[in-house]
Amino acid sequence: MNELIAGVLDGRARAIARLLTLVENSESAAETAVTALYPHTGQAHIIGITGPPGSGKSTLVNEIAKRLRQQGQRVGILAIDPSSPFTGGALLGDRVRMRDLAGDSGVFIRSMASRGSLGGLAQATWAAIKVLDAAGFAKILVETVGAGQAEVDIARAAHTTLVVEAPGMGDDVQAFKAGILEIADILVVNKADRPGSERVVRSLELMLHLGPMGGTRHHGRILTATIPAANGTSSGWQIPVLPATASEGRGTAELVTQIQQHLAHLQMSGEWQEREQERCRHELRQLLQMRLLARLDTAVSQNEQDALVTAVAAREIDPYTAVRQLLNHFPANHEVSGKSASTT
Ligand SMILES: Nc1nc2c(ncn2[C@@H]2O[C@H](COP(=O)(O)OP(=O)(O)OP(=O)(O)O)[C@@H](O)[C@H]2O)c(=O)[nH]1
Ligand SMILES: [Mg+2]
Repeated sequence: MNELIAGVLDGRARAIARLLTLVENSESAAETAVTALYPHTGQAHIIGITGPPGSGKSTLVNEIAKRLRQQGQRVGILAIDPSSPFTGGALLGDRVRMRDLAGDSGVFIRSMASRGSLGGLAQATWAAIKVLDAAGFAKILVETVGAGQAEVDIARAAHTTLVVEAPGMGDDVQAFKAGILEIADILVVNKADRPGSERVVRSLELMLHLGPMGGTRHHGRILTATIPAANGTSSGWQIPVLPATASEGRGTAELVTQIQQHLAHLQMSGEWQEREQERCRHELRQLLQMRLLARLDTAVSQNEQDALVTAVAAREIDPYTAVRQLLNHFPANHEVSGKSASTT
């Protein structure tokens, strides 16, 4: 493990690949790796790319990475697929599409898929991001498929989030349905070469106008809205809606410019620190949640848990009572209720 860590810190591709495999497959490996690498992280600009299946995220990632490489930046890419139970196969398509980048030592591409729980995938993703960060990649692009809670969770690991829509993916703009519009820093309407893209731009425009973010109309197709910061004051970032045709590399220069501008905005406004704080809070809570549930599973057998669930379903007991019974298995609960003054 120590050798691998040293290799990662040197930015060696083989070491990175091997450590990522360990991190993906074992929670304790993830813990060891993150503990060792953490002091070397915090340098990377993490960019999340999310949106419905087939909207062109991988194609966009490929184009963004190419442009960042032209600027001399090292780029790490993680493609996350929560819906796929297998690593690799499901995302082979991504690798093929990203072949432009193959052979470039300034780019590292990795696909990750769910093995078991979504919480596990989210945790592995957070750890993998740290591995790439410590390995010195200035930009880390994290592609997540779909628009569910899992994607939103993973997207929360990013400093800058792109939500990618495309025409012809159903009548409504999918981001709105899943509520992922709220996490967007930049909206991309890809497949601008297809009919209906103007309509998607307009409906996004309308949503930003009507939504809680308020908004101001800008010239042409570019729509802007101002996100109120947590403290109620305007953060000053205008969410752009950018049309793009990723398959032809059109609109991607402007996209990369906006990504850089968002980074500059975060740094100048002090929002970078706020986001770091939020990212860390979210990660801590996710880790804690996983650990606490794991503790519960150790303390209470699956059969016992099933019996409780059955009792709740049969209306024999209510869910609150069931949860109280489960919580009774936690030593911490005794401390809180004062039954045991000194545990652990
Ligand atoms: N017409 C058109 N097709 C595009 C464009 N961008 C991507 N595509 C095509 O759309 C299909 C899906 O592209 P991907 O980049 O794999 O989309 P994705 O969002 O990564 O897909 P998943 O990872 O499966 O969710 C591919 O056949 C691309 O060639 C575009 O701008 N215009
Ligand atoms: Mg993809």
